[in-house]
Amino acid sequence: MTGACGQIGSELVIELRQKYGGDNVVATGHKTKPSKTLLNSGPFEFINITNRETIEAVVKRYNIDTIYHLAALLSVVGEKNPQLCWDVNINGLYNILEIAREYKLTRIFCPSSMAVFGPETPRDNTPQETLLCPSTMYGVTKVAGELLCDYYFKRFGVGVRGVRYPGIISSETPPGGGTTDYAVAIFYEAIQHKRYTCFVKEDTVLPMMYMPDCIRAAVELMEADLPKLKHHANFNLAAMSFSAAELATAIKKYIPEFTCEYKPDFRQEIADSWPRSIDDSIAREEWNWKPKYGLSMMVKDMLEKLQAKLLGGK
Ligand code: AKB
Repeated sequence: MTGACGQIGSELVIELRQKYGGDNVVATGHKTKPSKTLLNSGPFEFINITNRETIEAVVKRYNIDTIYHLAALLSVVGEKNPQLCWDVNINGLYNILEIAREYKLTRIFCPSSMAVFGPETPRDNTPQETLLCPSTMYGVTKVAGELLCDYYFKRFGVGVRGVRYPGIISSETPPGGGTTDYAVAIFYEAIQHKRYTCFVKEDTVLPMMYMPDCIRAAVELMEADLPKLKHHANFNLAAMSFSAAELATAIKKYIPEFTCEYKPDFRQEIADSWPRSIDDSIAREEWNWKPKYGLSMMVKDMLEKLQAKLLGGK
């Protein structure tokens, strides 16, 4: 797995180690110090995704047959450094696909994002097949990445799969540099300071997903019967959609003193260019995708997990 220290990677790697055995899942990262849980549950290696040899060395050393490629820069960091975003997201993916072709790896998972959509795309119930004209570099790399994955599937038979993730909410590792990060930060602030200043407007609605669904989607798509899939690396995926104010209200039910104010910044424009809700019927049809968590179940679980983590016995 690349990007194993990131928000999704740090939890997906543990799930895969439980499923396939710790020694059979090699976690890799770039600069972030791996957690003790990651280090104690199986092998860890440092790689640089833009340097092919560093990836190849791990593939050869451990006789790798499958890659979960999670190393990527998200939308906000991508706007701050578009050149680096292109380099990591596109040249990194190209290296992975080339290695997959050359070493005949059996499966690749490469997540895409709802960031492939843009301001001209229909924003409600956004269809699978629609206009992909993103306004961020991150979105551009995700559209190009989907096309590249499709090309490698059709031209070289590389078994690559991927989903367009909505914003991901989780309690283990905070996200880094995304537009949907407010939906995670709000929990930390609500628990620790009882107040949060949100960087999008209160009526901003975005599609979101809780980590257990996010992990299950990756595992289930990777286990799906390839000949049955008509799409490969670009499945729309959805679970819930809510406004920033609806999220604050749901948290207030458990922490009545909690207050939230709204000071939209440059990230508002990115949020406004993405869907409010997503039609994931193709994923449901082709590999039986079904989310489990809605807003209230997610909020309850997030607060329980984070309160235990941040407040301990208090
Ligand atoms: C981001 O906000 O950049 C990501 C995403 C939607 O892909 N969470």
